[in-house]
Amino acid sequence: MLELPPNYTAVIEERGFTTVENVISLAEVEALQTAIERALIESRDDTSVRDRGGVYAIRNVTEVVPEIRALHRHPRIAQLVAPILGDHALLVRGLMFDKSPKSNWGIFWHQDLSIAVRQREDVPEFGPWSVKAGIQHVQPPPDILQTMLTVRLHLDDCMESNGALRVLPGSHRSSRLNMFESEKLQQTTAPVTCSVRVGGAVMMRPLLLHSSHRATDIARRRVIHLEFSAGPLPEPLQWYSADKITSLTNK
Ligand SMILES: O=C(O)CCC(=O)C(=O)O
Repeated sequence: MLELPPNYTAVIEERGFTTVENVISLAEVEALQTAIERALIESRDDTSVRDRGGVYAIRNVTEVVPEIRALHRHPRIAQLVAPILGDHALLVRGLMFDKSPKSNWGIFWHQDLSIAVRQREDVPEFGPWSVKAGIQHVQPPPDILQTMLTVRLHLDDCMESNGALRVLPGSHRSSRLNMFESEKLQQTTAPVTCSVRVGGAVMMRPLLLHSSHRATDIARRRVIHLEFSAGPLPEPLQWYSADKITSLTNK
């Protein structure tokens, strides 16, 4: 069993994020690294593998790497997700972010506002729509995002120097922010750098303001970003993928 930090659910509620070390073993990390390398070789011309000099993200990594999709069945992932979203939580999207000397990038403060869905359905309060790597994406109303949790699983040690995620604690509580509200929080909230060792994870609410710097050293930084939701979307909308977690109670 995984040792969760004290007040795990209260901390995520209050601050919008927390970190947990040793979620998966080094052997599991290596198996995932190998599976990703294989997928990158096999899908060289695939638009889901975006390129800026080198590969820096695999957009639909749960489709491309079956070993990553299978993480919804991992008991320790269920242990992280079920206390926050309940026993019927679904893995609804997976991305892989890579920072390396070949592809060093940063991203400014933002909230994760888009979800991936099976097909476009015009439902009130859902929009705007966009297509990314051939998949329909939409901005849902904030109450959908408030019942989601992202688990960022680290396949390398990740420190300030290799571009760790930075977050503004508590910013998820302000719902969807406009530019002025976001700037105000950037000026008034002290950022926290989420340093995590290989095999550890950052859990965060998608509405938490987050950013990351370009790496200043050459250490690679691979992160598997898994988005979970508490349940299905309002009909007729459907998550692009929806794999139920295997929690200790719904095996
Ligand atoms: O992995 C990172 O450093 C940030 C990625 C991110 O937040 C995004 O692309 O939305």
